[in-house]
Amino acid sequence: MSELVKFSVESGVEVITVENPPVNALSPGVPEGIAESIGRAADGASVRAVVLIGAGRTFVAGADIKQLEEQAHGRGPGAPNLHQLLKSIEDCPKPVVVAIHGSALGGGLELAMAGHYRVASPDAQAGQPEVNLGIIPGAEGSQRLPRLVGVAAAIEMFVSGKAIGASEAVRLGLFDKIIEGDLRAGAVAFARHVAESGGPHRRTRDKTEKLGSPESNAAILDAGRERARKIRRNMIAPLRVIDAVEAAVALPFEEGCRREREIVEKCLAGEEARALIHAFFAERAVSKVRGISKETRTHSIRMAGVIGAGTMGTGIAMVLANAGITVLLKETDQAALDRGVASVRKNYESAVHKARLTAHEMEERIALIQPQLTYSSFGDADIIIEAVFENMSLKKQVFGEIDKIAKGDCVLATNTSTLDIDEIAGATSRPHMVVGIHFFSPAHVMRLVEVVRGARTDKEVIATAMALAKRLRKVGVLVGNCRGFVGNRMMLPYMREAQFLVEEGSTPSQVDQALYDFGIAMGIFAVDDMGGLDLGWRVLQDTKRLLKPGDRTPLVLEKLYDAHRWGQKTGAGWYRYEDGRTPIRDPEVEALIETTAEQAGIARRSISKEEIIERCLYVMINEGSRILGEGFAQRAADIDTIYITGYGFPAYRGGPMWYADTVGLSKIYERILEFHREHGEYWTPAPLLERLVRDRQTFAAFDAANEQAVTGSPESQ
Ligand code: 3H9
Repeated sequence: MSELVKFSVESGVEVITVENPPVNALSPGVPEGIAESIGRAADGASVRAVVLIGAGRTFVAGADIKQLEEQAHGRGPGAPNLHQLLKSIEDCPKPVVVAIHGSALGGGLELAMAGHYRVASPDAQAGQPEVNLGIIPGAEGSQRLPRLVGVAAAIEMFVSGKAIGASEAVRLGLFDKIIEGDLRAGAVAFARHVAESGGPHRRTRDKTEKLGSPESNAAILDAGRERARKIRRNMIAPLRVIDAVEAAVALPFEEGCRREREIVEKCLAGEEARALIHAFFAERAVSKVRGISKETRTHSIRMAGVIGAGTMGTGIAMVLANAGITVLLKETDQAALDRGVASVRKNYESAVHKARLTAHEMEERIALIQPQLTYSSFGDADIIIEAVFENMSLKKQVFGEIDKIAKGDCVLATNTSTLDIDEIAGATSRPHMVVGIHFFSPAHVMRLVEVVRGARTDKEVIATAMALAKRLRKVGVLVGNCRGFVGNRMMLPYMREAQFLVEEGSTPSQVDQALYDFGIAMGIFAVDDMGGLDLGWRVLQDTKRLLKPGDRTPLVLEKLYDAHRWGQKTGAGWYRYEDGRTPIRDPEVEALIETTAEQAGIARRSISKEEIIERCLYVMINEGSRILGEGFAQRAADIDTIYITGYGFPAYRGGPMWYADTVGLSKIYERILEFHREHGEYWTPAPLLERLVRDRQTFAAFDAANEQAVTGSPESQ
């Protein structure tokens, strides 16, 4: 019997338990163990029914994605073909009851659907998230789910990749019963009951009544494809899963399964799957910080102080309250504090309106946020997060103040997005307790948090900030203390290059369209308008001080700033706005760009989409290489996670550094050399990029070699 699957017989019911922590993935040994137990149950004279259950925190969370990764890179056979196992479950002469707690995801749900019955804990979830990995269900899920829940509901689950809760699963016919209390005992009782009732215990494959008619399905499939194009822009797998559903409704079960297998194999051989599988593991790797282990002590956080009740401060306060942490929210004057508190309520009310929160939960969370005008209660805070205006002397003043009142082991965090953490820490008597926790706006929505390590930050403080990010359900990425850290440091040359492109001949909307078509959530000029050109202008003034003679600097931004075109907040920026939010092309700006270029002697020409993408992305990738080479990011994959979770970079392209690997570093390097010759010194290739090209390496190989150097063995990665 497999180590990963245990069995026991209780009152005539064989209980098969999958025990493959942490998430009971279908790794080698698991399918074999289940098959062996099913065989035993089928033959066992004393066994009347079977219960299949997961040990630990969840049922089965799917195929082992490591195996899928190997297959995607042509390194292994990949996930096993589960056809025989699923058939043996479905054909078992004794009723098989699958008991679900935690999540039944991907291959986990596919396994469950082969059972004759599914019972679940009230908080259980079920989903087919394969499209998030650039593939479609590969264990007959595309054939069984429509048979259980109907074609439209199945398509929605496949395309969105979102899990549904237990009660919804019962409503749709996916689960048979919710079991309150002990799931295992309840499932055994349920199995005995159905065994005694004598059946028939119908096989899912035989249930065709929800498969609809060709006429009704045509419209559903069309609508599904339209939805896939809308919510999964540019992606292949969400469209291919609908092809598999089409097979489910049109072909006999076995043929449909073969069709599904063909599609999944094709998806796994594609760039989209490789990129998304990379993104999956990259997002999980960020929590592993070199020099910090599970044993590293963390400070416990029960009460937090937040200084500044502006957009960032209130967002951070909400995120903390959402995690059950008491928050002291401080402002300097009553009017600003009232505005902050009102904005917290407004945001929560909107969540209630969208049924994401109950009114009761809203009141509980608001009650955790205690408005303050003084520091008098801050002595009790376990962490203080400063979120005041982005100005060094103001931040230093605040840190000087909190140094006097914070308890000895209080973590002092700054939410700065660009400023020097060490200089801020220097305003305190305890720089080892100071860390950057850079939230992204709006803080209660955006998943990314950059945790910034100062020169003297204690590793326990870093560990605390990383643990806090996880508790707040954020993706915390450790970065070093350089100007703009990782995300904004790469954003700056990207923004600047986009401005050079418009001076040389593009329009803001052409640049934005090219970026959007590439897959980036929002064009850079639209982003600039959203953030406010006054901010961009301030950054430009700062960077101007760092310019070397002969360096090129953008010209139009200052003119827009002077004309008070500050973006959405003034109704006009790079675009104009009628409803406050939707960018509209503005001939006035285009004329301004043309005259500016003419006055500066810049010859305008037509610029291809390809050049727009190359210049915007390669300049960013070059900066990413510099950051990585200088050690301000731990891994290229961390940079990818930052860009996917915080900057709208398409996950199906794996992040900027992964994308660079897919284009080929030598090709990118050659283009960078050309741009260097044409446009000047700021295009100097990063030393790390040069080295990787010389060694014929990739960023992925760079990460793997570093990981190996730290852990000492490739196996322990
Ligand atoms: C599939 O099933 C294809 C089939 O159709 C074909 C079948 C033949 N495999 O996220 P966490 C690891 S495709 C391998 O931090 P949480 C993860 O890397 C699959 N490893 O925990 C991490 O490792 P480490 C469809 C996996 O509590 C650790 O487990 N299924 C897998 O925040 C903890 O993960 C999915 O797409 C896996 N399947 O969230 C589900 N899953 O500690 C993917 C997790 O070394 N998984 N790991 O960094 C998830 O969505 C979340 O992990 C889950 C738990 C919600 C389960």
